[in-house]
Amino acid sequence: MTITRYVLNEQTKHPESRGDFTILLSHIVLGCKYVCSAVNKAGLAKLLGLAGETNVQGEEQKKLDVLSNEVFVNALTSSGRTCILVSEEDEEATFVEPALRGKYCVVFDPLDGSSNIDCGVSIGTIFGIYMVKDFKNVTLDEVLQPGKNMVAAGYCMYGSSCTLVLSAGSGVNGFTLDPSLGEYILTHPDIKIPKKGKIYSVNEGNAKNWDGPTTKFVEKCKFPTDGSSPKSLRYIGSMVADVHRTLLYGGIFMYPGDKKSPDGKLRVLYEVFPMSFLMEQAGGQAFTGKERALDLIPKKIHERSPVFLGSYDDVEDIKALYAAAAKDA
Ligand code: AHM
Ligand code: MG
Repeated sequence: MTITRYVLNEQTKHPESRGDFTILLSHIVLGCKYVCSAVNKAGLAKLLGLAGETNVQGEEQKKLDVLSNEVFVNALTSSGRTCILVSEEDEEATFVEPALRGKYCVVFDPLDGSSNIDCGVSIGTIFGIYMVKDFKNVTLDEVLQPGKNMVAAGYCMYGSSCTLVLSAGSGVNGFTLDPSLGEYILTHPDIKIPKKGKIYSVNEGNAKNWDGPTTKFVEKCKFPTDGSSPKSLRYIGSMVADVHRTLLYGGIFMYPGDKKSPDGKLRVLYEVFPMSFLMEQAGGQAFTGKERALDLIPKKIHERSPVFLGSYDDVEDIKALYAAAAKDA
């Protein structure tokens, strides 16, 4: 089953649908295929290395980041189905020209995991989709909405294979690109995350600045007091790859806030929300340290938030530690 057939099948379940989502998705799929091919050829095509610019967050921008951003902005704009685009790489939101407008807003990180580009480690694209009522008169408020209002979210991982994971609000499905066909094939139908996992994933180099609950949680992972085995640590440093493993094997992925960066590192709109949406759809949870991640209402398009996401029981454990700390305070 190809992704196109899958989405067309889903469309028949909504008789009112006019195919706009299918068209939007086919443009996202095209963007993913293009970036996948560019990532695979990067070393050969001399695309590695700095592009000589810094992005909004003051981070070095790589050539592949610039290319990927252009690819997705062009693909999404030309779909004729979008009105506002928010990209990690662009300081301001893009308002699509009126003649090409449609009812969807897409928030995305065109190439996440930039520190892993030059060494060939898995990287990915993350996206979330909102739907607006009146696309002729849109304002930025349409994208400053809680993640629970997204109509779909997904990511594409450029790893040992190219895998696209998607949820349109009724479960999660994974598709793998068959390079000989140029088509994404349904390889991971109805993904469910294990209720409890054996892996924790966090940048422990930041431990010096962690808060009490995060420190206690990681201590319990290493030295469990309930007779269970210690958890394994896995950390790639590409959110897409770390979340993909968490989704398939179970466990918890964390990017907590700390003394230096109280809001953590990851961006709410195009990193925290899409991944939290997928986790919940797969039966897991996503928490910010204060609330359900999808309940957050962002005030700025590039806002950051701490995030703890993964298996239901593992996220329950970190929630309990935060609740206990709040009681003691
Ligand atoms: P990026 O958008 O600049 O690539 O940063 C996001 C990445 C995530 O993919 C990953 O989870 C995290 O940053 C890793 O950060 P760190 O290197 O601080 O562990
Ligand atoms: Mg990025």
